[in-house]
Amino acid sequence: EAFFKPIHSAAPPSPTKRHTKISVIGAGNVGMAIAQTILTQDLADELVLIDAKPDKLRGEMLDLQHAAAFLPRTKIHASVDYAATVGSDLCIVTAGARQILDESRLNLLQRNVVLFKGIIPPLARYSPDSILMIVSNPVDVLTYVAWKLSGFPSNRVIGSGTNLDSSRFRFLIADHLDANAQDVQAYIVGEHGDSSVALWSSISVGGVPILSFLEKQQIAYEKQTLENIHKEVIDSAYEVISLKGYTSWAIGYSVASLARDLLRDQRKIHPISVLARGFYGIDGGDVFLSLPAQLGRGGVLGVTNVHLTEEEAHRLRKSAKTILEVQNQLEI
Ligand code: 6V0
Repeated sequence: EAFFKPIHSAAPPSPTKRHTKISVIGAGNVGMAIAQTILTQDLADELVLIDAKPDKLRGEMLDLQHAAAFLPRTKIHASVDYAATVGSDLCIVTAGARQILDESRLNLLQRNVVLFKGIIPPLARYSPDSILMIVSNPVDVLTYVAWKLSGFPSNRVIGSGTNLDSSRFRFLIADHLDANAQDVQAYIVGEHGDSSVALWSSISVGGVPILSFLEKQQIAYEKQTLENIHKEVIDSAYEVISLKGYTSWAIGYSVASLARDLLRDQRKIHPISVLARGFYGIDGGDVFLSLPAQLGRGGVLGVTNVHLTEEEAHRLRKSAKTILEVQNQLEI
């Protein structure tokens, strides 16, 4: 006998209620932080974890499933087989090779390209309408690689990019002013990493543009403080990694916020890695780097037309050139 006696008059499920499925590839520190944030924020009906190590994968799945009594209901699966990802709305790729002692960044990248050849084509085949979000580093080049390997239109291939750098920036500005980071509007664009570009001219706190405020008050030294804050952002990933071995919580929240705004069609603007050719005078090839982009259910809806100073635009194009130089050395 069935545990629940059916109520025959119950209405069938509403056809307008969508079932949301998210797959996370790579159940390491970053993948699991993303998975747990997705669960606590009730972003998916179904969550699939994929990794190459079956024991670790099953352990992580069970550990999350055991929290079911405290969480919104989400069906959690885990598999080494990509068939489990079928029909995903969003595929988040965090799988990556670990850097070997004395290995060059280019060599590490080439090894990740080999991994991506085994990851991206099956994801694209099982979920041809999904949005692909790349988190593995170097994120900008790997987003380009994923775009090439998937054959998807560029609006459905996104790199988490400088969304994280920007939230670090907002935190540090807020901390400096003793304000709430959510009131700070500040973007870091360009490459996720050393050549990232802070858009000083568009920083505002509670709607007040910071630079012109400081200039009016002639607080020249404060500009130096802001430069130092950007330097601190660049150094912060290295600092966290040197202290705890990896970064996880902030990237988990950062990616979950992208997932929410994409899947719930929030039309919010995030600095994320997009195909940037043609924007802000970027030319010379197909390059992915972060620009403030509007996100919705279809993926990237557009790129915001922020006013850049000549220096900012110059730095952005330099960032694009740095990425293209690496890209041109790759075998895909
Ligand atoms: P990790 O803890 O080593 O996890 C990587 C996981 O990938 C492991 O569980 C591996 O078993 C798995 N894996 C390896 N190869 C495959 C494969 N072929 N198929 C499936 N799974 C595989 O690393 P961690 O989680 O700390 O970092 C993951 C990646 O995210 C790295 O490339 C980081 O550099 C990158 N990050 C990117 C950030 C960003 O802002 N874009 C931020 C933080 C980390």
